[in-house]
Amino acid sequence: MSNSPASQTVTKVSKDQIRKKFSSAMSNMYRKEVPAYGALLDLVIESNNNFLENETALVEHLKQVENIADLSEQRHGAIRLGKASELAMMRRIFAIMGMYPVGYYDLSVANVPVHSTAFRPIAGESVRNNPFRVFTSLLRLELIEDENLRNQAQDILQRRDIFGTKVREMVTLAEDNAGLSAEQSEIFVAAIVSVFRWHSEAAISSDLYSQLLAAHPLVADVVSFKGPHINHLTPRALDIDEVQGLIHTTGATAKAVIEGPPRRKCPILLRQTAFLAIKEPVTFINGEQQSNEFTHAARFGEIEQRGCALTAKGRGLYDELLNETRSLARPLNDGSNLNQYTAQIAAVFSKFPDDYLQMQQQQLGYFKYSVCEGVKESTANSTIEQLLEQGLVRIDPITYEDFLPVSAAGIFQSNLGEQGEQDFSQNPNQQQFEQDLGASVADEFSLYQQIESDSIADCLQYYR
Ligand code: OOG
Ligand code: NI
Repeated sequence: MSNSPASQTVTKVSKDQIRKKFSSAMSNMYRKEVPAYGALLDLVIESNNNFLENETALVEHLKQVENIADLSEQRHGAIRLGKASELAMMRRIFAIMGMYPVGYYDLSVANVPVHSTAFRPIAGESVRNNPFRVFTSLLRLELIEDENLRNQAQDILQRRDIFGTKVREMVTLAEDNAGLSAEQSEIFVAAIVSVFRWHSEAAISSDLYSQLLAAHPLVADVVSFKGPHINHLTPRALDIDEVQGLIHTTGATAKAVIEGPPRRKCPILLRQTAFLAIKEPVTFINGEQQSNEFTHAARFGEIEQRGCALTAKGRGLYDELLNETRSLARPLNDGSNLNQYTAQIAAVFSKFPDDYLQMQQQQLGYFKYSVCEGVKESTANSTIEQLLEQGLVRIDPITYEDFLPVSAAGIFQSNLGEQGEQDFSQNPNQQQFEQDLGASVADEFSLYQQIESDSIADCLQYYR
């Protein structure tokens, strides 16, 4: 390997490395923009370090599927886009970092006029290298009733260019050369991070801002600004309950309830909580400096705890139990029924086995199978079940890498405040979303199934 400039331009850095750089550059920017996020990150790191020292059984499982050293660097982020061409361009940008659209989420069910996907790495090895994901929503202006307002918003969005020439130049370069050199990737990452920065100058008048806010706060958040500011970043907490209880020490206000499944011995899917959005001053194009009543609240910090990915059967049971819980008690934003809700969800979820082996036997979760080192004896042609019974292979839960629509709705709602005057009814349109995206979204279940099947094939091969 030579270090001459010529060879550097031809040596490509991996997509995983570009994503890793991007994730940490985003985190650095967001720490500066929203200091409470930095404080939250410090809490998470300390709590995770304690967990890694003390929770030996769970850590043993984690070690089989994750890069333990990077756990506190793992995160997701979320952005909201205004038009189809932005979504299509974002798909090309994320592909350069090895992030591909997985899943379709219809948030109109929760009275939020967007639909979404998650851009994330897909191959097991890439996820392990760096799982950074971006929950990406596209505004659905067609759900806004007021025609005049809808047209004004559409005009503004049509005129805006959130990317600029540098981004387009770097994307074309990466696509034409099937990758980027180390030096090019630095320029690329800096240009993309800048797309997601905060703009304190709005692109519209305060008058129009007020009208958009009245229609729906999310519409105001997407349409008013020159760019799709990152609206939160989310580090991974291994003990979310502990960190939730400490959020107030950062000076921020925690969301009342943790979304998702209850606390369990064997965590499943995804649990999330957040601190409420900060109020940031905005200047409008009529030059009017914002007073307090016009500060914009959209950006917050979140934490997530990830557990075992569930099969369609397991997910069906999860959805059923969550619905049952919510028919008995709905978590209120002010926290006034927190104890009742926590007791309720724990009671209802006692029907979901809290044991990995039972989950495996009932085909509720996806597992990685691996050879138990040092034990070699086996009867030829054993099935994977026999190998497991004989203690020749072990199972470890495959981490859930995706999102949950009901939880996402809870996160949106706790940060948008008043919901505006309109009630959207459930209105999924995956076909339109994929047309706007310029690609279809991958099915999360088949991705986990593939990882599980590959691990079984490896074990069978070893004991053949
Ligand atoms: C996205 C909310 C969804 C999550 O973690 O479920 C999300 C948004 O507020 O734009 O990030
Ligand atoms: Ni989130």
